[in-house]
Amino acid sequence: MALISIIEDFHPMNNAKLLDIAEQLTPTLHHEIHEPVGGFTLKERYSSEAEEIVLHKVHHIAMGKGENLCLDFGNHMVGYLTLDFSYTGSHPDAPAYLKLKFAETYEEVCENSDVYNGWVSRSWIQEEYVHVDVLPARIRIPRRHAFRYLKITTMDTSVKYKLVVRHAECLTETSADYRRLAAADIADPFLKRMDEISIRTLANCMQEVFEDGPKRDRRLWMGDLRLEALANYCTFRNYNLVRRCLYLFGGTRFPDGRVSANVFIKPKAEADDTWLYDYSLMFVVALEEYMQQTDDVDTLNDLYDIAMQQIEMSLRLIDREGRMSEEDAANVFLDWSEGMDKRSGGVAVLIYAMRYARRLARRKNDWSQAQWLMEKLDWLKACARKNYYDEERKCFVSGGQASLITQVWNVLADVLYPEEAKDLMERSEEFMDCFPMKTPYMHHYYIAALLRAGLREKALLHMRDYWGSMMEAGADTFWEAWDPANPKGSPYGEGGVVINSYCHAWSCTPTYFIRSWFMREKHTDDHL
Ligand code: RAM
Repeated sequence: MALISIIEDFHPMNNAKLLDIAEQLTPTLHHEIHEPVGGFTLKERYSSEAEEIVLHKVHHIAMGKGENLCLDFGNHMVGYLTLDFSYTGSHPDAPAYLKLKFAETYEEVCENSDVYNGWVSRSWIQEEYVHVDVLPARIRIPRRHAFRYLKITTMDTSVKYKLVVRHAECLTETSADYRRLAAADIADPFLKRMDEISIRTLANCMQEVFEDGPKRDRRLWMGDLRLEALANYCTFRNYNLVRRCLYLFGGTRFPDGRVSANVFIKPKAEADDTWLYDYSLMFVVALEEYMQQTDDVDTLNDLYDIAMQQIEMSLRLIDREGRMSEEDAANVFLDWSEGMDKRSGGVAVLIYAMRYARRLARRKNDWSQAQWLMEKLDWLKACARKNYYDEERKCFVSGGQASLITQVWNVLADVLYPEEAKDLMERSEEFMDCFPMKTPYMHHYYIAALLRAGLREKALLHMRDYWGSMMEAGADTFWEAWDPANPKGSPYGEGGVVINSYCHAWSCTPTYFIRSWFMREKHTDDHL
């Protein structure tokens, strides 16, 4: 499923007051300098076979045409690279011509990006060609990169000289303030490590906004923001950054008021001409959760109407029997599941968001709206059961399909009685092969549904298995897309592993589950 929306003459509706507040909330960025901790050369340019180099020997290596040197920074970095070069041999009579490849994972270093033929622009692949005219030289790469490994290939020097890499460093950048990181006493070492990786994932996505991934799309997406905000509340507690992002979504929208799926912030804030039904509803959810944390009445006053508008506009897509059309379901994301029927899941997300909308209405003392929402909620739940629940098979069926994703969203929407939901989620494996979940985004909601159904042990086990399998596969930060059965899979098509993001916001929630659920005896289900 290619997610490409192009609306000609798209002019977002901007609200100067909201955008101004968002601007004032621009965060301070924190920097550190990091140097490589290891080095190796790939035996062949694109093979995974490598020869290790003792680090202090790196600056004795003289590189001629076609040779490569890989530097390992030891962990996932987001920042700016500086390289110092010198040479051996005669005075350089031609520029050094280099290819720099920045890679988030080891597999990515070894990958030949020429094989990529997917639908997302290859301009995201982190490769740079550089000419160095005068040696010795200090080169600072102006583009921000997300990487652990740097592969330097000398495309050419000349027969008269060879290139030497004398020094490399990365100036990292993040708006996460590690001094504010909430302490957590996690006894289980495996969960402790998972928590650390989640936190690094979150921190490296925290830039001037909550980005979806520092490699790609480096942008504020609503579905990602909701999950990042949850993880942030139990770690860095940067409430202003969440507030800023909510104001950005509120401040630049579709001309009819819909919240866009994502917002560009440079050169100025501008809604993308992509609308996703469930993402716009996540604005309501994220605003309510922000209010739970902060009680920030000014924000509620500024964004309340926009939140209610998202519910009202989505309700207009539901017919009198409580159904959603196939055409409208095309704008429901849920997960990267090609061919999956999303009608029942779409209705369920709306029911879910209405629960949060009702809480907002109560906070605002808008009692008539709260009452209206309660009536609509009850009506839509009853319709969802009638339209999509198969009383014999005891599961939800949408367009003939009983996918796990559809079950999950209906459980989260409380369409069933608690004991029925529990029974359904106890049988969740039965539905796993019907449009398997593709992303940690959907795995998050699967765990949330298990918890909502009261299956805490099963939820913990799944989190350990799924995110744990990324750890076993070598994750320093958690990934955008991951199917342990198909490690080379990508939502973006052929050769997509080089375009996938390996530090991805929507994958950062184990820290939230660990800290808010698995470390506590008592918890609330306010975020499920
Ligand atoms: C991709 C990004 C982003 C996600 C959207 C739907 O472009 O991975 O994180 O929210 O798709």
